[in-house]
Amino acid sequence: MTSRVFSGIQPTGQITLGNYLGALKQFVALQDQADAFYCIVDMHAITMPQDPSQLKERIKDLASLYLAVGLDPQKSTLFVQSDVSAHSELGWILQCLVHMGELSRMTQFKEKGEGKEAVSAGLFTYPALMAADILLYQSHLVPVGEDQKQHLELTRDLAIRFNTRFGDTFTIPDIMMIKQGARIMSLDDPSKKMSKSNPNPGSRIEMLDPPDVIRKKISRAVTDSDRVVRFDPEEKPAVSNLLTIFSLVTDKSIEEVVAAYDGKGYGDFKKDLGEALVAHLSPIQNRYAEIRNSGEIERLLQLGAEKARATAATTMDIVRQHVGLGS
Ligand code: AQP
Repeated sequence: MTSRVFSGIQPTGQITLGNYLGALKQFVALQDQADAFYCIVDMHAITMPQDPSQLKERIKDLASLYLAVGLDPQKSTLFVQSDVSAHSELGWILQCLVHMGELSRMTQFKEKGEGKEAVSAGLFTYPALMAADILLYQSHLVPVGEDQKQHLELTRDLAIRFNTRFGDTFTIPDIMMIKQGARIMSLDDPSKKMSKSNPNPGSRIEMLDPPDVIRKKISRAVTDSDRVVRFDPEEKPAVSNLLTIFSLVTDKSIEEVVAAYDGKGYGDFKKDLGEALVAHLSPIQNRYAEIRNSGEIERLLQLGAEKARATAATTMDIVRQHVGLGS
């Protein structure tokens, strides 16, 4: 049996190099090995306030980026979460299975809710919807960055709990995380992950940043005072983060990059990293511009939604029967 892959990204802002290296790049590699479903998780996006017209545009932006990085609609099913209502239905059923204590332990909820006067119940129950996204497609493998590990573990627990209570229904998914790059850190603070919703744009490289902006952001990235290019995430987290990025966008090992800057300071290293990023991202940006203006996106997403609906419906028939729902 062909294995099934599922993953998604929220259309909550400009996609970052962290989203790309931690997740998107893996999506592309996996589409040749598995039956891949890649979703734009707009229902997750509205757990935080979004401007409706901007959200609509961001969905199309993200779909265009999916294609620009190399996702092929002939190989992967690309669709928008809210186009497949089974996500909400199974999300609710799993909300009735998950425990409040489990949801309260999720670090993403704590981080995103921190300091906010009002936090939506949706942000709290987000992991149940994410579990539904994955389990609906009987997914074997879920490529994600490290920040999603805890949610994936809960998804596995919920699948096992459901199967035990109601009978065999869901495939238990495995997490797929790359060794280097599963957690790309902010350029202004190496203790925080790079994030598209960080209020400081200087904290991240966005996939569509123009070359000069990329160069400037890298030149301003924090380092440390000892001026030695060395990989040491404990002692030198900022430089180690830049080395990880350098290695991933040039396909060189970290050791090779470190060797190339032996005896040189941060100036040369950052200048070359800026150029390496520009060289890696420019072709993606050119393809993105063509695709975004092609008028093809809506049609492709509708085709993807049809296929996703059919697959999800098969699972939901079994789920309803097992839970005892319906007339
Ligand atoms: N810094 C990161 N390094 C590696 N992987 C990352 N991912 C996110 N940030 C990094 C991975 O990208 C995928 C899509 O993430 P998401 O949009 O679903 O939400 P997120 O994890 O909350 O990512 P952001 O960028 O921080 O979004 P906002 O700011 O909206 O919350 C996931 O696989 C994630 O692990």
